[in-house]
Amino acid sequence: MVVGRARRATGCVISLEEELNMNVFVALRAAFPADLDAPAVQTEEGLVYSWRDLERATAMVANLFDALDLPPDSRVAVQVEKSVEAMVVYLATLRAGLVYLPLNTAYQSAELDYFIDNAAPAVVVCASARFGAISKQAFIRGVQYVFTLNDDRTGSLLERAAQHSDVHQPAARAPADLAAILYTSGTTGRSKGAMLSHGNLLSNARVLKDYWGWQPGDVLIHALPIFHVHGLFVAIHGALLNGSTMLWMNRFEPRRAIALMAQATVFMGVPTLYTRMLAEPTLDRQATASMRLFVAGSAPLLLETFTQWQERTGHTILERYGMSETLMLTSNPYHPNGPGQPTARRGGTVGLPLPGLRLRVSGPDGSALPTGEVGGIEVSGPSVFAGYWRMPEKTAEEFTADGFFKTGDVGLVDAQGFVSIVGRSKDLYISGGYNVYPAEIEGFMNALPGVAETAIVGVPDADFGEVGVAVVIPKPGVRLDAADLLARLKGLVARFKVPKRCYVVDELPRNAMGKVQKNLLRARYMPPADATP
Ligand code: MLC
Ligand code: AMP
Repeated sequence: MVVGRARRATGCVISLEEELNMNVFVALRAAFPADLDAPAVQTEEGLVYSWRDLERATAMVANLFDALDLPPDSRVAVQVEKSVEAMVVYLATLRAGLVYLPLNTAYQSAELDYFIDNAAPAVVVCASARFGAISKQAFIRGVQYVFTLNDDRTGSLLERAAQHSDVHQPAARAPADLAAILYTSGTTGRSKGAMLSHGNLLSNARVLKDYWGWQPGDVLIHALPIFHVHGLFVAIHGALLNGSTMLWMNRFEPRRAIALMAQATVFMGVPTLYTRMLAEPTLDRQATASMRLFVAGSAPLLLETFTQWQERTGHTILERYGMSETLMLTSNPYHPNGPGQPTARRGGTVGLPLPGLRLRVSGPDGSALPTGEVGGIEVSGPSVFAGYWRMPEKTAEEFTADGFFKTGDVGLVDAQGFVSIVGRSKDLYISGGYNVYPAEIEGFMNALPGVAETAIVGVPDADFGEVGVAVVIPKPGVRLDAADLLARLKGLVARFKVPKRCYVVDELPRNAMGKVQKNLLRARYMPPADATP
C-alpha cells in the first residue's frame, strides 16, 4: 500500500511508507534531482541516461527479480564487464530487497566455483560469451536462474526485464538487513564474504556526502571498476546521493580521463590511476581547472605522487582509507580549518576517523596504545560490517571482545588525530588497488605438477605500487620453467593475482622454526632502483 504523501525537492515522489523504508535504494532515489530528464550518466560513446531512465530501468529489472519469487536475502551474483546497465542491475537488486554479490570479471572458473558454492546465489548474471561454462557451474551448484548481460546492452536479463512494468515499489528494508556481500581473500587462502547491510551502506554514503562537501553542480568522473567498494559504493553512492551526473568510463584510460576533467568536478581513483595520469603531458593546471576534488584510496598513495600532483595541477589529493568490511574509515579533511576538520590534507597520512567511527591502535596484548605508538588498527561504527557470510568462527576471530573489528592494518594516530598506515599484520600486498593474498596463490602454484613449494612476496613497482614475485622449489628430479608456471597460473586465477616474476630455486631462506623468511625474499628480489616508485 502506498500512502500518498508527496514531498518535494527531488524528482521522485516519496510516500510516508518509503520515508520509513531504510532500503539504501530509496535514499539514493530520493536524491534524484527535480528535473528527471536531466542527465544522470553520460558514457564515452555519447549515450545519455536521464534520471528517469535510471528510475524506469531499475524498476523493470526489480520487477523481473520480484517475478522470480525468491526468498528474502537471496543472493544475485553478477560477473559482467563494467557498464551503466551493470550499475542498473546493482541498484535493481537493492530495490527488490535482494543481496548483491559483485564478482570481478578477472576471476577464473576455480575462483567462481568457490564463490558460488559459498554464497549459494539464487541468480547469476554473466556475459553471453561465458554463459555455457558458467551456467553449467551454476546449475550443478543449485543456482536457479542464470541471465546474461553484455556491455553493449544485449543479453537475456534486459530482454526479460523489458517485458516488465517500469513502476515498482521498493522492498521495505531495515538498517540491519543484508544489502551486499563482498568477497575478500584471506590469509588462509579461503575468501570470506563480508556482509554489508543497508545501514552500513547508507550511513557511510551520508557521512562522505557531508565530509567531502558534495555540492550542487558536482560532476563525477567514474573511472574505477564496479566490482569493489571504491567504484561500486564510494563513487556511485556519492554521485547518486548528491544527484550528480556521472561521466562514465567503462575502462580507465589516462588521457581520456584527463580530457573529461573539463566537464567534471570530482575524480576518485586508486594510486595507479594518478601515477598513470602524471605520465601524460596533457595533465596540467588548465586541464584540471574546473575540478574541485581528487580522492585517492584503496592502496597507499606515495608522498611523491601527492607532491607531484600538487605541483602539476595545483590540487591537493585527498587520501582516505577503507576496507570491504568497513567501508570508509578515515579521510583527510576537505575543508582546511573547517568545523571538525582542523588542518590541511597531509600526504602520507590517511586523515582523521570519519564522524561516528571509533578507531584505536592496540598492542599485541590487545591493550589500547597511546598517541604516536604503532600497533593494530581496530574500528567500530555504523559502517562496520556484521560478519562474514556463513563463517561465524572467522567473524569471532576478527572482532575483539568489546566489538571492535581488527583491520589487520598496522598504524598510528598522531597528536592531531591523523592516522598513518605503516604496514599490515596480514600477509597481503596491494597491486594497482587490488588485494592479493600470497597464501591463496601459493596454494594454486603448489598444486601445479612438479612444484614442491612456493613462496610469494610483494615488491615495490612503479606502476602498480606493488607486484608479486614467486619463488618456487621443484620436486626432486623435476626441471621447472618459470614462464611456463606463470602461463599455467593465468588459467587458474585472476590475472592481477599472477606474480609478474617467477624464480625457480633449490631452497628458500628459513628461520629456526623452518618458516620461510619472506622479508629476506623481498630484499633478495627487490626490483632495480630505477623500477621502484
Ligand atoms: C591489471 N593487471 C594487473 C592489475 N590490473 N596486475 C596487477 N595488478 C593490477 N591491479 C594485469 C593485466 O591483467 C595484464 O596482465 C597486465 O597486468 C597489464 O594490464 P594493464 O592493461 O596495465 O591493466 P589495466 O587494464 O589498465 O588495469 C590497471 C588498473 C586496474 C590499475 C586500471 O587494475 C584497476 O582498475 N584497478 C583498480 C582496482 C580497484 O578498484 N580497487 C578498489 C578495491 S576497494 P596480462 O597477463 O593479462 O597481460 C578497496 C577498499 C578501499 O580496496 O579502500 O577502496
Ligand atoms: P579491500 O579488502 O580490498 O577492501 O582492501 C582493504 C585494504 O586496502 C585495507 O585493509 C588497507 O590495507 C588498504 N587500503 C585502503 N585504503 C588505503 C590507503 N589510503 N592507504 C593504505 N592502504 C589502504
